[in-house]
Amino acid sequence: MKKIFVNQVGFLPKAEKKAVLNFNADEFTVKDSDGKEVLKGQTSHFGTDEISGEDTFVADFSQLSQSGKYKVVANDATSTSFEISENVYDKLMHDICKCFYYLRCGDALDKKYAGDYYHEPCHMTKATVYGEDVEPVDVCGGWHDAGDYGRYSTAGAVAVAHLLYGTRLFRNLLDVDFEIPEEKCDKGVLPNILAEVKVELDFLMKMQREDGSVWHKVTTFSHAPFIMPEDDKEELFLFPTSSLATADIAATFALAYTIYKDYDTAYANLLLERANKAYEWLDLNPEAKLFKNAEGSNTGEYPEPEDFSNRFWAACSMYEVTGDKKYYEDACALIPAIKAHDKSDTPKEYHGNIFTCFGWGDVAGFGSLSLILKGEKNELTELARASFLDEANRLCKHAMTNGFGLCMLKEDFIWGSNMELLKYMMVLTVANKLEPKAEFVNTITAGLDYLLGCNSMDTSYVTGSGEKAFKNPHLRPTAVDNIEQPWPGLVSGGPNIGLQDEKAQTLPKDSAPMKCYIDHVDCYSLNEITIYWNSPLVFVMAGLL
Ligand code: G3I
Ligand code: 9MR
Ligand code: ZN
Repeated sequence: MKKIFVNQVGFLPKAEKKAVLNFNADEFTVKDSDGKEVLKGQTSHFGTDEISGEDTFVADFSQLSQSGKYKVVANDATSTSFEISENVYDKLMHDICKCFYYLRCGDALDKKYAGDYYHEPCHMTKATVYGEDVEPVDVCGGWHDAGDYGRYSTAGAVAVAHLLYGTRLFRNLLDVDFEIPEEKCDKGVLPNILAEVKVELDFLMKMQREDGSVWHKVTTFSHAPFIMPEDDKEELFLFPTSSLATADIAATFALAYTIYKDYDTAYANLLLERANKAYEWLDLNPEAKLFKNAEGSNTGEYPEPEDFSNRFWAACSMYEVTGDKKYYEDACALIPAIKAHDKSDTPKEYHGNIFTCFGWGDVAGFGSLSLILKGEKNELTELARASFLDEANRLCKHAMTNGFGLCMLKEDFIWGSNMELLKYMMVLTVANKLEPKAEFVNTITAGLDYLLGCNSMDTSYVTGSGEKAFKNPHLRPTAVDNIEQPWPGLVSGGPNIGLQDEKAQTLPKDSAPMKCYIDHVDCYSLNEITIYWNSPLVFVMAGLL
């Protein structure tokens, strides 16, 4: 079928603007909302690429910068409509931040803020410490991880990190207003984003044991059926602590200290005290304590094969706060192990430069960011800077291998491919902050275009943003709340060549990577949502605006 793919939300006036055609047309026009032609241009033929499987023609209308609503037309095909304006992404930014509120656990969602999406308090009971004969523990609060109701420490820490590093680098994020309950602090009221993040930080504090270590997760033994969160009354279990979670929490609490100290001294000091405690545990336990699901339990595992990048992040983050050389030396000492692991055959979450990774498992990129934020001239900071710039240049080369200008290769289309893309866009965003370059910005823009509809599924992967936004996330509350539209602002996991659920396996086996997607509620390997797929988009948007 003849299609014109375009970013269905639209473009900033100064941005590069492209649509992609999957058919041969020499000419294209752009029409405004009255159907009046405002621009005529020639397409350029890219050819067939490996990721979309389409023979693509590119329509470049970057010279159009006048605010308005438009469509691209070629032969007898018309694109969805889109907007050009300075505030074209305001609603998107609002919505992607607000989703964290909708995912809150342990409290009711207030009608005043949640509207029809309100729910009663959920997961209020104390959690049983799995395999130990001790008193149950109160770990109420935080955010549900995803389409399931689990709460996982490493995933939570990483989502918080995307958001908090976002506020460190791009102060405009502190001004985003998304109507959530007011949170008072010494200095008055916390900015919305910090109030929302505090919900997760408070929960993560409860996940820390007396000895400083951190439970890997709190979930029911098996995934709940599709019911509202308040109806999920099964016993909650705290599964064992891991050095992965403990290191991520040390890093995140130290990072949070750097931000909350400007608003609430007592809270910030508590965070730092807890970070220290976690780090002391790491010092006393130099052997990795990895995580495996208990026999028969099927909730998320978040497995990692080693803990070097986690310890590296913790060391860098503690170094940023304290300036204590011990942490710098700890970070240096981990470099050989990180590099060796990077070169090994072990399956990895990340395909690029390990020192720039912002994933749920490979987290060294956050450590690099802490070093850059500290701003010293030393060997590790140089490594961090060079890694981001090298990686960004590599990504720009990838963007030339397909008609969509997308910095992704075939192997990036795994479970949560949209996060692979968003991690890359974060790297480009950091690189552009270090050394601004049009190529970096254009590659970020093309990534956003892809996410918002310029892809061969003709789908916007953010609910409520775009005429053809996906509507059926694998997300328990929205699937059973009898409300037609899901919460706006959810980022889908996106196409996945692994096709790891039953419904996904109904797709033709030879589908091109970009087309390994169905907007169906059963497709947890293609169409789930998670906190850490939303959070990198918040970071990237803050950098773009
Ligand atoms: O590491 C390998 C890589 O080397 C290889 O090239 C690639 C292709 O085979 O696979 C990579 O592994 C993938 C791994 O994620 C690392 O990204 C696996 O295939 C893939 O199955 C795995 O998916 C994870 C999924 O859980 C299953 O474990 C997702 O990243 C992760 O986001 C997801 O997390 C779930 C939680 O468990 C539960 N809550 C919902 C959440 C989102 O679906
Ligand atoms: O809903 C679950 C989703 O959040 C997870 O990402 C996914 C993988 O752990 O599992 C989903 O739950 C499915 C379970 O694993 C198997 N039975 C069907 C469940 C979904 O309906
Ligand atoms: Zn809950």
